Amino acid sequence: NILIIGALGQIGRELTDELRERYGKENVLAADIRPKEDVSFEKQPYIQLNVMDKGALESLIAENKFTQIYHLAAMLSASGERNPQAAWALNMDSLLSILDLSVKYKVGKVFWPSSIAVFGPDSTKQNCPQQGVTEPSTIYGISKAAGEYWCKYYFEKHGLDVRSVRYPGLISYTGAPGGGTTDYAVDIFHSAVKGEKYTCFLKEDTALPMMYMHDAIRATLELMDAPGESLSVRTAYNLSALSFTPKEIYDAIAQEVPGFEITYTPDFRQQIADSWPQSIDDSVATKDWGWKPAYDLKRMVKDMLSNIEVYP
Ligand code: VAH
Repeated sequence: NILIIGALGQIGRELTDELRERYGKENVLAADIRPKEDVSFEKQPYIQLNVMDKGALESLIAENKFTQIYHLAAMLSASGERNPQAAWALNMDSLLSILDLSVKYKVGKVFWPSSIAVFGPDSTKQNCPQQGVTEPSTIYGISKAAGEYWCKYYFEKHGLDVRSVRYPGLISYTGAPGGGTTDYAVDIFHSAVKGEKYTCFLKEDTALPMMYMHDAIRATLELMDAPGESLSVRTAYNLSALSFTPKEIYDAIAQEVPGFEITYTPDFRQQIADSWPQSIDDSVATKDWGWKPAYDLKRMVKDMLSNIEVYP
């Protein structure tokens, strides 16, 4: 059976549903920081878990003999720049606990998300390669780069089958955005469906690597299903699908939502976005485990607009 930590987060919501489709609801335990009574019935079985409480984590893992653990709890780039020490502690200490306990209790496979945020101002801007320079300039990126090396270390030293991908900015309709720099691309849809003008916190020509959540979830499961011996990367795979600017996604939405307006007022997140590549080369993921995205910008925009709920 499977444990998902951070099950109420942007990735966790969809990943929990997908894994339950596959393995059965009762075999996938959702865990997050929020109290059980706050969580809707369909998210059950659910357990409140503070991933920083190693004792609680150990008893949960010792009791349940999980075959897989997905560790998604983290603080993202923008929030991390506001609370660097807290971001480092959450992102790193929780990963080290999971790696250590997964070896101790012989968990079969572990998944941990990295990010294109491991790249920095000196990385290649276009088609940034798998082995490119990773000199992140955000604490979030630093924690993801360090985490990748810890994952590789646990694979090499302890034989732990831990796998990871460098997600681009992820766009989804379930759940409000969570402190990421790329979350403008989620916020913009909420404004569009509410008939409000969108105030974008990045400049209109800021191209960033992006991916629709349906593609991101499928990539995750395809990586986890791949035979271990076919994986040449044990830090984290570059993953790519789209690259677009705020102007490009605005134009695509405005085609479907006549009269939709945008204005650009860059804030501190512009510097974070400017430090990242504009597009990613994921040819190693394609070679090792057949990765191929399914959603282009137009298809994503249509799917988002037909699924997004108008939050009160
Ligand atoms: C963030 N959505 O903006 C995350 C992601 C590449 C961006 O890591 O921090």
